[in-house]
Amino acid sequence: MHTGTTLTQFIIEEQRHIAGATGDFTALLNDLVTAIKVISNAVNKGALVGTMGALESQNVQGETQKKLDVITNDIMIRTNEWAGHLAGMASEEMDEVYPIPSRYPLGKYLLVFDPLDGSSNVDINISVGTIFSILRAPVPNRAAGEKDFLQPGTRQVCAGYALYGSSTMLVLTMGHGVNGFTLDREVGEFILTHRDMKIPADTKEFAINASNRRFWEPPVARYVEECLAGKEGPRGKDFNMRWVASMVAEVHRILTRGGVFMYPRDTKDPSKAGKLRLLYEANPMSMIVEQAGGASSTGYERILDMQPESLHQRVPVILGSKNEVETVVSYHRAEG
Ligand code: P6P
Repeated sequence: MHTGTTLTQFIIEEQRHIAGATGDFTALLNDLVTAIKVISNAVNKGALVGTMGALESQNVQGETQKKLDVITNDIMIRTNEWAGHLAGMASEEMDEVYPIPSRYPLGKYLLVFDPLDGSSNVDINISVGTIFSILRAPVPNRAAGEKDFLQPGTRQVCAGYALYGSSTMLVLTMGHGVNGFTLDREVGEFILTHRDMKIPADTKEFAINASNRRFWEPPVARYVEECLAGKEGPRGKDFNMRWVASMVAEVHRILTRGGVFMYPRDTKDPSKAGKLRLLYEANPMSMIVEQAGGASSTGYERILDMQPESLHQRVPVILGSKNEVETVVSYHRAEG
């Protein structure tokens, strides 16, 4: 029985379009996919293997770490550190850049990731995911420092996420559109199931954590109020609202049926520019969304154009259906 296009076949065929491709990138992706399969297995077993619950520790974000945050971070490190494709790794769960151990060769790429995004949902069995971004090391085969990771999102070679939901999916872009793959556990392969994903330019669905309403900037408050006003309001149509508290699930819904996702700057903690992190949440998701015909902005500038200033820098995020994001951005501009 034909299994459809496997991810391995898809990546190799994609590689043929890249002049001078050596197979390094394909091998790196292959290791990354292995880590995602192992994480999917760990997440899927849940309480059966005692991985639920929180640790005493906090990560660099000051967030309580779940057991699975640490377990999945270790899986990403152990599966990707040995093959000689990377000059370093960075993760939401590690304060500093992870240096490739001296017993392994160095490579020409950088891998930065959130190993288990939305992990606060693990104990209540709501979808979580892994978000990753691949950059070129400025100096190949030399140990990378923090500065090497501080590249604008437009320099990403590849961006993707795994979604551990009712099925495990991998959504990937290498700059030539967005494709989705579903894990066939019996075969152990990701199979191409969502070719050339596109986000509708218009939508009637928005996602925001409405409990932060009193902290929002005026343009965001204006946009949401107009959505809530529905047919009788200035938008002349009713809107639906969603909030899963798992960015991967929100972005996947938007890729599948459109929508706009907002985690704006708010005054809850004025010292923070937003909640989401630029390098391993906003940038990879912005590349995916733009490659699928959507848009992604802070409200004031295109996220992919931003010059990162630190490894765990936070940014406001407004992404999704192009026309809707442009409406929110226009309200920020009107504010002056
Ligand atoms: P809140 C998960 O912790 C996360 O980083 C994103 O995946 C998600 O969109 C957001 O934070 C949820 O934040 O404040 O609603 O818990």
